[in-house]
Amino acid sequence: MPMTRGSNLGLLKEKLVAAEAITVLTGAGISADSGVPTFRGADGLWKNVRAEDLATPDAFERDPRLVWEWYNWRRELIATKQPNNAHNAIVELERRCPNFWLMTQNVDGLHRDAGSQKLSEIHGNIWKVRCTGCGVVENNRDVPIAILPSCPRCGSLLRPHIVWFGESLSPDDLDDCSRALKHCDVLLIIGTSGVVYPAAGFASVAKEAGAFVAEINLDPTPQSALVDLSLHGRAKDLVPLLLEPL
Ligand code: BJW
Ligand code: ZN
Repeated sequence: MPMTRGSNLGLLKEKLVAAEAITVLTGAGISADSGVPTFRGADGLWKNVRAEDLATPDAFERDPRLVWEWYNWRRELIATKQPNNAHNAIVELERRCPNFWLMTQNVDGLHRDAGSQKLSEIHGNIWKVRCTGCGVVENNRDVPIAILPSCPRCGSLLRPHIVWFGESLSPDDLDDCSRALKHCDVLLIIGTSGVVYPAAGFASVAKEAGAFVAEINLDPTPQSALVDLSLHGRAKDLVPLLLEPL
């Protein structure tokens, strides 16, 4: 049964201190505190645009210019943002715990900017492009990127290196996540609405493997009934508290 704040913070701290293996799953809520819009909710990106018009392979095939214009807008916005205290606290958790893995659904790259190293960016990265012809993936931090961008090797159209709806996640990332979920003592879920699969199923995988599962979110989520503990508040306020002495 999920509980609310107060002594729960202390309980989660105890679990983290005792844990030999910690896995963290993050979503857009952690970057909301850096000023990056979330997807769902009142101010979310999907409020004014339909996901299937922009974040699907069909949308890109239909109108690559429209999709690239949307990504250019987001690149411009994200380029001005910095990691916040929650991103930084996760770097410190990684430093303290020998067996640590971060799985982020975020494509903004802020975890890497903060210094996280043991991580899977399971939905890709907005600062990478992939050739639709030869498949080569490259870093690209152009803001704005030239529309329509083409591959310097084969001339084919480049696309964002992002996992859209209906596309599979990388098998390597899925393997890393599966290992991290099955072998962690604590799974900490931060700032995700928990509705997009496969990440929406990660809490139950860890729970079935015997982990203590906690979530930090502004609001209850579909995962709240499943987790051992819920803390409600802003990630940038709550995550750093987890590092304070017991
Ligand atoms: C705060 C806060 C603060 C705010 N502090 N908290 C049925 C079952 C299983 C699968 C499917 C199914 N039907 C369809 C599918 C497949 C589909 C899916 O899951 N759809 C669901 C919507 C139902 N999944 C896929 O297609 C995935 N691929 C896949 O499954 O392959 C196999 C397969 C294919 C086809 C059919 C079946 C299987 C790929 C998913 C790729 C998702 N990509 C996106 C968009 C990328 C575009 C881009 O970014 O450029 O990734 S979707 C979008 O949602 C983005 C995010 O990473 C993802 C998750 O969102 P997130 O992070 O949770 O954000 P929000 O906005 O939803 O929530 C923010 C939360 O933060 C809220 O809870 C706030 O309260 C909180 N918050 N401020 C703390 N300060
Ligand atoms: Zn190419």
